[in-house]
Amino acid sequence: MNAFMPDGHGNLGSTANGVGRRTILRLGAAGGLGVALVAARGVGGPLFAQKGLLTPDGAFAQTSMALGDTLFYKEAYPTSPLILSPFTDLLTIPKALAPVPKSTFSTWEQPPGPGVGQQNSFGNDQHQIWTGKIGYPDPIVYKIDLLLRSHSFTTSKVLPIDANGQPTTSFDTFGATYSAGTQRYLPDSTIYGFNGTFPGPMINAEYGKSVLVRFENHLQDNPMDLDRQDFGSPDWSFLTHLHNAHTAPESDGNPHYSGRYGPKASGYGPGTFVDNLYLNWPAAGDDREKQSFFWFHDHRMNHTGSNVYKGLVGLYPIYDPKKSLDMGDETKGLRLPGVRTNHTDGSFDVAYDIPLAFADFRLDDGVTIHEDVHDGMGEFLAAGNPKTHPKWWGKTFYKHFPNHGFVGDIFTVNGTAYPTLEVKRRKYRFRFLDASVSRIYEFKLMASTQGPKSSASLGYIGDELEGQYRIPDGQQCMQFTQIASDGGLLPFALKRDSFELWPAKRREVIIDFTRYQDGTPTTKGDVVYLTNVMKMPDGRMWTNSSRSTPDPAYLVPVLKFVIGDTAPDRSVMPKPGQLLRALPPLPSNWQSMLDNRLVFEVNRGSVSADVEWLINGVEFDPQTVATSLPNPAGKALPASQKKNSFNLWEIRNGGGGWVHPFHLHMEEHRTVMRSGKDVTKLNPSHPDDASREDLVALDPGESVIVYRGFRDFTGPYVAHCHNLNHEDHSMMFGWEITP
Ligand SMILES: [Cu+2]
Repeated sequence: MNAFMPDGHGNLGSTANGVGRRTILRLGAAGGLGVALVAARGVGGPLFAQKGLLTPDGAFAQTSMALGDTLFYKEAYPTSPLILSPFTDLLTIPKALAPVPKSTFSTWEQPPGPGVGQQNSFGNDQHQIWTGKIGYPDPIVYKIDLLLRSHSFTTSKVLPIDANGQPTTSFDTFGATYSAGTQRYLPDSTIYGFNGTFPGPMINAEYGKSVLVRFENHLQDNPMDLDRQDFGSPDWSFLTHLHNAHTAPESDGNPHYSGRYGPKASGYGPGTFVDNLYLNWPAAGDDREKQSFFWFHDHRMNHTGSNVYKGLVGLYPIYDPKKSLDMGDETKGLRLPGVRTNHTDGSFDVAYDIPLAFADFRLDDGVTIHEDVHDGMGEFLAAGNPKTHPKWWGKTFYKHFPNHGFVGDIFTVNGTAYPTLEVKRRKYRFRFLDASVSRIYEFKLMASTQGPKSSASLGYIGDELEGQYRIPDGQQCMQFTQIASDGGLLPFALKRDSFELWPAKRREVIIDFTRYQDGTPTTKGDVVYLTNVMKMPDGRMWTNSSRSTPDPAYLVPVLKFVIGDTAPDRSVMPKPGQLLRALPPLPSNWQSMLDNRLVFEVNRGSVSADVEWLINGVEFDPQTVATSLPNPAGKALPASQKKNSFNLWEIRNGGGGWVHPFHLHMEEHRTVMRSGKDVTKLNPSHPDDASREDLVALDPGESVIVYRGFRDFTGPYVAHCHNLNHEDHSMMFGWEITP
């Protein structure tokens, strides 16, 4: 193992010789100067000036960042081969994972349970709150193994193309070269998968019934003799976070905890396991804190992006059986779409209620060098940098970008590129999740007479090829009825022409496939495209979206709905103003808490020295609790909260024209101010601010103040940017709850 391997032996941020990862990143940046640099595009300075986002000081920062981006950060990406027959593969609809019977798990060598030493394979930890303490029965037990497997994104033939959209040569594992114009099938990509699939399993959960998942690491085994390529946690360790459940720190999968307790490392290594206990209990037992759609994903320090991109994503819808409010049965409670089937093993599936996990990928073209801007010292051994890898042609390509982030040019839903779903003529509930590393989407429902045309055939080149297809004659034909955001059911349903989906965010909508928005009935065989209208050429931010400089030509179909037969539908569309779930109370004197808020500013390291991201000017240290910037009361307080307290936290965007999806673990928050304005009523730019969320959509130059609780558990947690490249490069801080 390379002496500079980051955390290669489970250490945190430092290696045996004392050279830290951050130091390597800095050295690597210098070493990467000659690497695959391409001209930076205009970085939007005038745009932000127009929007009034630049202060006199900010203008200088913007210029210097632009200069830095040109010199250091912008790297070449491969262009993925063109998928020739999009919308022929069917959308994968996940089935609920079956639990492990008690007769089986009670015979495990180290069975799960509430005792001392029963929380992980190290025998050094214990569940902080077992189910009995909150009056719940013993948890339902699941087992999920982390497995090295392969995955296919499409069964379609592909045409290898270059950045100009022109046919180009391609390669294979055996060293053969194929001339330009040769159509190929893609090789499978190597993944790290929960139970070996991408996306991983779906657990259908219910409030009142706790779940314990044993996550067991088998990534050391390679039964299919797969090439692991050059990304994914180099020591094959993992850390699973159920985003954003109300969970004790030992089960939360956060590196602030794991660095100090449990594995005392960045993650759980091969051969180890951890029992994550998900109580399915709302904060303080308050029904108003109930949520509806979680996902679980890797959170291994420094390699979260590469592990998630390599496949470590799972789904976790959570239903509320209380008064049958939202239990997956459209004849009861709110009567949201869903027809539930209970299985004898205790699990259940809900028809017409479908999760949609979006992820963008880039496939190797065999001619793009793998050297990373910070891989000047061989951090990623398998890359053998500076080098190209024709043998990996057509497989997932990744770089550990410390800068903008990573955006793909192929869009997938539930693991399939450009899938099709045949829907019945009735209402559906869709649970949208952005499982991408950096990409933000904005979705619309569109009709197109001509159908999709490849962007290459339309003459687009470079970044304009992202998404591969367009519907040039696309017209919005339906609306969404949004019923939930990250924090579960909204107080009231919202009609939306489009909505943004930022990394890690969830948005749930009802779509009525019986009629178009003008009232015309649909007919069998009609086609509706779920269309991405946000252009995002890198992880900085979008260049075009409905909120700022829309590009009417950027209409990228992502999922094709084909209208089928009529089917019974006993669900009911929420009426305007109908209460879905009441918001938890916001104290009327919340403004009086402003002076004592905690303040966290996310910013770039300096161009000349660091290439990473910082919070309050410092790097993430898993061993320590961060310190707030001085607040209006003049205090720079530690990020430490008493159990069962509430506070206002400000997340401030340090500038440079970036957006940051900023995520706070453990409880939902409510946004109360954006850039000094009270937004507790309604903010047209962020209509679902009027809900509970776990992720702050931080626009350029914005400061956002959130109100949230710190209830029920004690110990270390984190908050971080969910642009995973930013997170992996220090845009994270530790905080804690004290007794
Ligand atoms: Cu960020």
